[in-house]
Amino acid sequence: MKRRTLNLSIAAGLLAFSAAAQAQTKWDLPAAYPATNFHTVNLNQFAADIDKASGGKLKITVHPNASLFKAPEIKRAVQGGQAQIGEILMVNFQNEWGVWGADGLPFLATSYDDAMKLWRAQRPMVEKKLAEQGMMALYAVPWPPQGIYSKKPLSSAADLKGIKWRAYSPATARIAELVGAQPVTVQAAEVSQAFATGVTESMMSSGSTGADAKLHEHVKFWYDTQAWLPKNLVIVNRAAFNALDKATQDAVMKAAADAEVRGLAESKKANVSSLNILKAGGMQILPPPAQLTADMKKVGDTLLTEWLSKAGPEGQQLVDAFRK
Ligand code: PCA
Repeated sequence: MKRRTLNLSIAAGLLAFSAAAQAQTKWDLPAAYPATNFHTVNLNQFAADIDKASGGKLKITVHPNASLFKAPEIKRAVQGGQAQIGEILMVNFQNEWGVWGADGLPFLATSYDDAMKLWRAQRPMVEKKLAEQGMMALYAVPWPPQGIYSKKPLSSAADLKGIKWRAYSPATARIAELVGAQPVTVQAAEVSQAFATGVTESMMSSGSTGADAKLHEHVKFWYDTQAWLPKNLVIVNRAAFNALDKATQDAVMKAAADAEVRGLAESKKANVSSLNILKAGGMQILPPPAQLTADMKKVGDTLLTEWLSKAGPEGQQLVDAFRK
């Protein structure tokens, strides 16, 4: 009798244990930027919010700095279910589909307000595209405005001829070609090393990535061209999302909406703080000389024309919706 009771209680305990194990879902979230970057800090808060709101049912582990997948591989990993959720840089995927690259077009959307306006125009298209690919969009956060880092002072685009230029996307590589620089594609996680070893000597990016990479140790000038604000987007595998119960799905969507608002505010703060870090490290933060601005605007016009011809009616529709 005694023995039977014991066996039953063990069985009951095992049942309760396996129910708890089943009720807890674990997701991996590959991200491409350093743990201290504001995007990554925001991702960790997003994960903590979901943990709390779901009563510990959904645990998301953020893997920063391209430690799980390299930046250009994250989208495919989420699509294939190797990761349930991930953070991508939309402009990395411009060759697959033009709309991904709209926020990397120089001088189309140049302020935070415009970046979010462009996102509102992009979002329905992006949602449709991701749905076709078995994924969903959760939230997007812009990087701070993009300027030009250079080892030597610049007065016009001609000063960029022949220099080794770090690109992070098809558009930043194309800019290099148009100004006669030598593009080398290097993802953010390797920027510090690329400049330290002389593989690259200039690039367009935000103060945030420059500060992450301590670029003031290698580069003395940053020209504040405010050319565009590319966005990171958090995407989720549709089947993984569908497998959650309704309350947990709601917790994810609510945390995503909060993360989008919080991320925008943090990006604005990072814009100021990162430029201060670079300045304190001895970098000159300068307005672009008039000729450099004029030259880069021309480059921007070329990129927009080329992009429109590739992106087709969908691209035009997006630009029209943004400019309305
Ligand atoms: N930092 C990222 C993308 C845009 C930015 O500001 C990078 O340089 O890779």
